[in-house]
Amino acid sequence: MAATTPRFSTKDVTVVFFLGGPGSGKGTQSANLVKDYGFVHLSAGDLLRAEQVRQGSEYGEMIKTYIREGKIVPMEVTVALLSNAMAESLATAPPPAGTKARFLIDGFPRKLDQAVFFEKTVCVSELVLFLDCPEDVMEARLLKRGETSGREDDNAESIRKRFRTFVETSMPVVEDFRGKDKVVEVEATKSVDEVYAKVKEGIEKRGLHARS
Ligand code: UP5
Ligand code: MG
Repeated sequence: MAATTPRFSTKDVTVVFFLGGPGSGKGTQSANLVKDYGFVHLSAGDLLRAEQVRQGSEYGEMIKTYIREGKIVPMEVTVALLSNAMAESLATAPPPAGTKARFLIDGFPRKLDQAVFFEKTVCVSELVLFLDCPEDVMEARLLKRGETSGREDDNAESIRKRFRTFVETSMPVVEDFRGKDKVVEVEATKSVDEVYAKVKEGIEKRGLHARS
């Protein structure tokens, strides 16, 4: 059988996975990284929520149930959404000449087999940015956000399930990448600005520099 080649080469594209528990601040910090580092932000959760409500999607009900239960949607769905979003971004908003496109993949991979499958078929990652945050802090943030977010998983019961899935299924992904020395870890309990300062410090040390 022929070996699979990833759809995107690391010669053209830099992929950074952005991991951290529910409510650790991935989405919030992503906005800063987009602004300063020229990342294209792709949140797996946002892509799944958009697919869930897309007219004619065959996955709508399935995604809704998985998200409410804090379970991980079968990876074929998520990887296809991510891969297509990358292709679309490259086609419609290519990076400046002579630079590589940068993708910040937020909230993915959440399971070891997803990491392996993505790197084999889509693109090998450069780094993993990991926000470390205790559950009591994340819970308070999510319950507060739940007052206005309209997210079906921002309620006490779903939050508890999301935490369990994160510890049991997603932390092993972080540990695996840590073993490969790819993880930049940042404590995420302080203010948004203080966390961002540490994020910047961590990625700069790994050779990722700001773009104006
Ligand atoms: N906030 C942020 N930073 C703060 C700070 N430093 N100080 C004080 N407050 C701070 O932040 C959460 C809240 O905290 C906000 O109100 C913010 O203002 C405040 P946010 O930046 O939104 O945190 P984030 O880590 O992005 O939290 P999110 O809830 O999005 O994390 P999840 O990982 O749970 O959500 P996601 O959308 O990635 O996934 C949802 C579900 O989709 C999963 O549970 C799963 O069912 C499914 N999914 C898959 O199946 N597969 C995937 O690959 C991805 C998702
Ligand atoms: Mg998010």
